[in-house]
Parts: sequence; structure tokens; C-alpha cells
Amino acid sequence: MKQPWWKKSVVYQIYPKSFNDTTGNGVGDLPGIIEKLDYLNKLGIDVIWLTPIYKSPQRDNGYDISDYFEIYEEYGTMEDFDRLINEAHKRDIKLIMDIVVNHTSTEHEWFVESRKSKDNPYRDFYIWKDGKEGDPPTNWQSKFGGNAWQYDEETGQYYLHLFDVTQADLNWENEEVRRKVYDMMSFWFEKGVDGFRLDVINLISKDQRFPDDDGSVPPGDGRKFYTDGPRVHEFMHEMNGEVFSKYDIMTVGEMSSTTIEDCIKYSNPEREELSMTFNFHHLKVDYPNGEKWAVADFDFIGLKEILSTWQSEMYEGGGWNALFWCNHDQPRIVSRYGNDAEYRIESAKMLATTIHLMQGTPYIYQGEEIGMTNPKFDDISDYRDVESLNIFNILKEEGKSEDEILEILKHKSRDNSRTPVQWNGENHAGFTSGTPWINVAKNYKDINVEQALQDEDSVFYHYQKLIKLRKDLDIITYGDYQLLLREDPSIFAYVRNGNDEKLLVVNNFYSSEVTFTLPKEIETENYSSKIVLSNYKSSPEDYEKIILRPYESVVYHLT
Ligand code: TEU
Repeated sequence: MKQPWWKKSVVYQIYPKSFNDTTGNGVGDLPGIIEKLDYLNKLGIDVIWLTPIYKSPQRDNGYDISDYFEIYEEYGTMEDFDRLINEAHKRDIKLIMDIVVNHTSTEHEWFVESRKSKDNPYRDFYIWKDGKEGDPPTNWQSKFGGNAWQYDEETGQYYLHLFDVTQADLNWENEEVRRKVYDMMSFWFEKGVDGFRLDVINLISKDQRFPDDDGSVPPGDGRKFYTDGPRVHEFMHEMNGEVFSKYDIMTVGEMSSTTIEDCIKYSNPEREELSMTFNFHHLKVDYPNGEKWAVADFDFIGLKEILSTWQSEMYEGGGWNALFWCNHDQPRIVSRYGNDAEYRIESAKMLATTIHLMQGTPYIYQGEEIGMTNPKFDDISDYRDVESLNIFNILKEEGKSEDEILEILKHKSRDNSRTPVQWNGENHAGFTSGTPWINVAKNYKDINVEQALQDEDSVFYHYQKLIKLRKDLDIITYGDYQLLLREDPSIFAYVRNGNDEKLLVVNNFYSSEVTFTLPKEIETENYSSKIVLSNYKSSPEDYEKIILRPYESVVYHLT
């Protein structure tokens, strides 16, 4: 049976604001992306994912949309967009857009109308409720801190905002809302877009009883009770029938605080909902007791368990994983689970191999392919993200010192991934001829694209090899997954099993030398083996017993 194209694709995520500025205004733009398409082609990626480029007040850097049919003026024009998609397609690079339909900006015309009066035709486009004896309708918390309801004097009611107060939640129970969304999606598909990343799409269906949070779910998932809501699969199936099924496209749902059962439902093709899903459980193993805003080592055994469970259960359930370490909301992985000091190159390569050789569609976040690190900003004036600034104030009110809070932000802030791409060692790393909207990381003279392209041992060429491997070896796409040495405190090793071949992936996640011994249950006689990738020169050919150097990562193809 013909498999969909996105099962063998590698997606490159672009955060336009920080990618490449061609006007000198300090903000990246669409012509800046066009300028770098040959670079992306050299890397070998198949799809680019643009985070939102629509008209927006930019309170949440575009995740607060005020017009779905216009391009945010600082990124360029619709003509620039048409040229970008045309130039990408010329290079066999597909382009998917980020679509935010759980909420709009409060500057969107629908909301401007909706808040005018209780009987306005757009009133029910959003979720308005009376308070309870002077309190908000429920005790739900916004993901950016504080209560999730905002009182509006005009009509004496509260509106729901699961994110910032300027991001009002749409009412998906209203068929007119759904119709408007589907028509807008079709507009972009008719322009040649190859798919969507759907922002927090598993939050769109709320329990219409609007129950209070009774603390029955772990604090880290306090928002659980409005996640994967009662009609969410119905809405996904309807969206597929009304729009997606009419095009040869891919869709990936961002599933905040979700479950494997739900992600199998979202991505099993028989259910005709989405192509694949992002989940974040593997990126919460450094949240002590589920608390994001704390500094802690990551739980390595927990990391192996989570990634392996998602591999096996999604495989068995007919689902499809989006594989990733980094995005615009997450700290840079080499600073988070790797070693961004003496072993930056080795650990960045090891982390890439670990995630790319699993089953699913891998995503590379801009700058990850050259091992960009967290910027380690140590002054609150360096931070830009609404979530970071909100939490700074909340933690201060809770009594934490500024130094304590900055230490947390250095590790956990979303700004960590939003510093400009480091193109070269020139001023502002070649990102802009003006003043960048956010500072460039100080290490740009040593870590940049120009340097990486000139160094055959750079992280860049390791990613290039990984992408090529995925094209060459079907086992990476279709093989099953078997975790080895579950309890080993340093080694993350797994086998991908094909019909008459295996891929053995062995990674040392730490800076101490360790010995890997192939478990007896792995049957390998009658196989010949070949090292198809390593992050060290001269890794040992014999995979039965390997002395792994710091962050050493070796891949053996057994046939
Ligand atoms: O993020 C969804 C989300 O729940 C988290 O990733 C959130 O951003 C935060 O890190 C929780 O601590 C999506 C977008 O990726 C994010 O950039 C937007 O801010 C958010 O939705 C609202 O649209």
C-alpha cells in the first residue's frame, strides 16, 4: 500500500522572527527565509514549518492572530509568501503553516464584535460566562499564570483565555466558528500550502459543564480536565472530512498534556483525524513534581521509559509520532539533556541520533542542526516572552529573589530557543544589519552556520547524514522498536527490527566512559554488521561489547 509522503520526511521548524532579517528592522522576514532555502536544501530537509506569520499584535509572537488572511507586516507581504512557497516547491521542499484556532487575539474583529454586547451576532464565537458571587466562573488557571477568566466591564461577564489575557478561546461548540475555520484552512490549501501544525488543538473541546478543578489531576497537569475534551475527536474527524481529506497534505497536532490513547485516536489513519501528534511528556522529566519553573537534573530512566512507551504503544496502535527535542517553546536540548560546554559537539550529535532513528517524523528546530545553546541571559531586560515575564512577576510575588528567578529562566524560559539563528561571526551573527528584537547568544563567533559548513565534523553534517539515512534505510520508517538495558543509568540503547535486518543504536548520555554489553536476548548470529553512523572517529566494529567514550553514539546496521 502506498505510504503517505510525510512518513519519510524530515521537517525543519522556522521561527521567522528569529530566522533571517533582510530589511534591517531587527526582525526576521519571509524574504530572509527565501535567502536560506539553498542552505536548507543542503541540509536535506523535506518540509519547512513556519510558526504563525499572520497579522498579529505579537503579544505571543504570532500565536495571537488578529487576521488569518493577512501576513504580519514586519514579516512581509502576501506576494512575499507566494514567492516563498514557489521557491520552496522549486527545491522540492514542502511548506506547512502553524494554525492557531483554539483562540484568537482579542484584536481579531470577531472578538471586537463579540465583546460589544450579549446579543451581538459574534457573541457566541467566544466563551462568555457570568461570575460566581464576584469570583470567576471556574478556578481554571491560565497556562501563562493567573486565572483563565477575564472580567469584561462592557457586558459584565468573563471570557475564557487558557493562555494570555489577549488570547480569547474560541467556542468550538458553535458551528459557525467551525465553518469559518474550515473555510480559512481551505484558503491556505488553495494557495499551495502542504499542511498545518495545529496549535494546542486538543484544547478546543471544553466540558460544557465547566467544572472547577477539584485537584483530582496532578498539579503539573492541572489543566488536564480541559485537555482532550469530550468532542475533540468528533471535531478532528469533521475537520478532516471538510478540509484535509481533499488534499495530499500532512497535519500534526500539538497535544498539550495528552495521553497515548488519545494520540493513537488522533493519528491512526483509520480514524481520519490527523497525520501525527506532538506530545511533551519526554520534555517534562526535568520538571520536579511536574513543576516547570524549577531547576533540576533530568530523570534519564524516566526519559527512556517515556520515549520507549510512546514508540511501542503508538506503533501497536497504528498511530504516528512527531519526533523532536526542540521547538520555540523549549530550551535548547544540548544545554538541557546534553553538555553545552566541553562536549557540545559530541552530545548534540548523540541527542540527534537518539531521536532521529526512532519511528516517526523527525523535526529539527532552527539552529539545532549547528548545536546552538541556551543564551543564559542573566538580566530580566534580556527576556521577551510573555510567559517568562508573567512567571517572573508571579514568582517574585511568591517571594523568590530575582537571582533565583533568573536562574530558573536561564534553564526553562522559552526565550532560550528564540535568539536569532547564528549565521556567521559578523555583527549580530549575520542575522540583521539593525538591532535584533532579542539579543544574539554570546557564543555566536564560535557557533554559527558558516563555521559549521566549513567543518566536516560539525553537528550540521551529522544531521545531514541522519536525514540521508532515513531516506536510504526503510527500517527507520517501518521497523519496530525494542529498548535495551532499561535500567542502565547512562546508556540509551535500542534496536529497530525489520524483516531480515536490524538497526542497533547505542548512546552514552553522559561524560563518563561506560561499557555497553549486548543483551543475550538479542539474536545476532548470521548477521553481518556495518557502522552506518558515529559521533566519534573509529568506533569499534564489534558491537557485542563496546567501551563508550563520553556521549559516544554508534549505529550498527545488521543485515
Ligand atoms: O504552546 C502550547 C503549550 O501549552 C506550551 O508549550 C506553552 O507554550 C507553555 O510552554 C506552557 O508552559 C503553543 C505554542 O507552541 C506556544 O508558543 C503558544 O504560546 C501557545 O500554544 C498559545 O498559543
